[in-house]
Amino acid sequence: MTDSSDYTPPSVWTWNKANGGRFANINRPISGPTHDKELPVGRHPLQLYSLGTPNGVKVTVMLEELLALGHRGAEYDAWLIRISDGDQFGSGFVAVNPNSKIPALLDRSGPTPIRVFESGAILMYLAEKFGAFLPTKGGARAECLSWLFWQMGSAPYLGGGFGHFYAYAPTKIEYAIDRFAMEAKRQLDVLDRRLAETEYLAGSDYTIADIAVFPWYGGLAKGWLYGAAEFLAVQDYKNVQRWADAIYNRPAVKRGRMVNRIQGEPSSQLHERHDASDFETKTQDKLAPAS
Ligand SMILES: N[C@@H](CCC(=O)N[C@@H](CS)C(=O)NCC(=O)O)C(=O)O
Repeated sequence: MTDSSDYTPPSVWTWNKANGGRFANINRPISGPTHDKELPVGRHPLQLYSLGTPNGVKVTVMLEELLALGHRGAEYDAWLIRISDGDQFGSGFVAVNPNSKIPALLDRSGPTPIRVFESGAILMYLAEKFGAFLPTKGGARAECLSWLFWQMGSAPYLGGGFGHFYAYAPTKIEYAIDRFAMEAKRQLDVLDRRLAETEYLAGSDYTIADIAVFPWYGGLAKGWLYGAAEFLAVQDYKNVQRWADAIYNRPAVKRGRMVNRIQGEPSSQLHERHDASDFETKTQDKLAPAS
């Protein structure tokens, strides 16, 4: 095993700003705003401030699914928050999410705007507001919420643990990669066994549990995260693969994955979404065609 034992923690930790990590420029040991900046507000009842990462995609998929069901009150403006530029530390954003992380939602449909942060809370809020994708009682609701909260508790080990040490850390630390690869595979196995029993995570219906889990573990299974498909042998998780394919093929999921996306094919990037027609007219291939 690689020896990383030449580090002895000092008695009191101090902030080494340039630690070489990929996110060193935005990571801080303190919270709160770094600068004054109001958030823009569009014409729709729901204002979303986000980025097309797995946590952001959960919410844009949910909103597109609600619109596909005919819930016109789910019309939304999706504003781009560039986290690598520190937009999440602007005073307006911090007022909507004191935790300075995307996604953050402002519901302006009532007399007083309601803020919601944390993607799981946003999914529950929208599901309850529109009466969709969350069973209303009994075992089905308990199952849905169990898998939703499973995602909220598990994904940090996948992203902050495995993904960070496998793909982003400035040095490859065998102990850390080994520890979190084991956990990522254990989590995939948890899902695979569940999806051997039922079509979707909460049972026979597609719910916010699937919407929350898909961008992380569906993305991992499809090879979109961390370049780790081969390393984690994701093709072995056959039930996760079947479930991920089914969700990937939903038209609302295809649309939701495009919103606030700033990488990949220009035709797959809709930086901001203010109208349903934007998917046809405002993708990056149309706004900034290659010269
Ligand atoms: N538990 C949060 C996690 C949100 C989160 O980690 N967002 C990341 C992007 S995926 C972020 O905004 N990072 C910016 C930062 O840490 O400064 C949720 O599910 O909403």
